Amino acid sequence: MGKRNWKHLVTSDRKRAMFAVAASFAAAAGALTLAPASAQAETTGDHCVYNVTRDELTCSDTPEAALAADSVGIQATSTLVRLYDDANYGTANGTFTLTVDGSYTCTAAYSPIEFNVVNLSAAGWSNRASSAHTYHSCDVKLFDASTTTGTSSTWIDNLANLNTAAGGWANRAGSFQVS
Ligand SMILES: [Ca+2]
Repeated sequence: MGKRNWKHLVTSDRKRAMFAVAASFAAAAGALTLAPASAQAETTGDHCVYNVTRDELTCSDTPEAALAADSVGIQATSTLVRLYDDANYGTANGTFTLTVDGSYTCTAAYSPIEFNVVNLSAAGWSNRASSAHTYHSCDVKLFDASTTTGTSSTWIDNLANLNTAAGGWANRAGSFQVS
């Protein structure tokens, strides 16, 4: 297992656009931000956790190990979204999990957008998700292109086969919104 600072995955110009949070959460995130973890060896694990609070990607060989590595030294993290390479929430070929430090619950409404993950390709996850699960009252909206542009899906809570979402969304998403 290991951690990679997200900024290492993109150029500095793009990093600014990599991830944008709603202003209200940005303030909270600032208060929660911890000192960056010391650098560790990069890994090639198929299961990656992207921690919004720390802007950090942690990969390992299982979803559980990646989550455990992400939460080292943290009292609690909240899992908001998990994307699966396979349909039916299968974990054989990889997962991408979005977390925040601390306890977080999404608002009941779809507005405002609470999180944007704008470049899945930076984590090797463009055109890859085939099922999706959300937690803590969050829902996810997928976008064809990066930077939450292009055609978008409906809001998705849990969906075992993203191809059943209107338009067909398996192996298609390049970015997503969370609310
Ligand atoms: Ca897939």
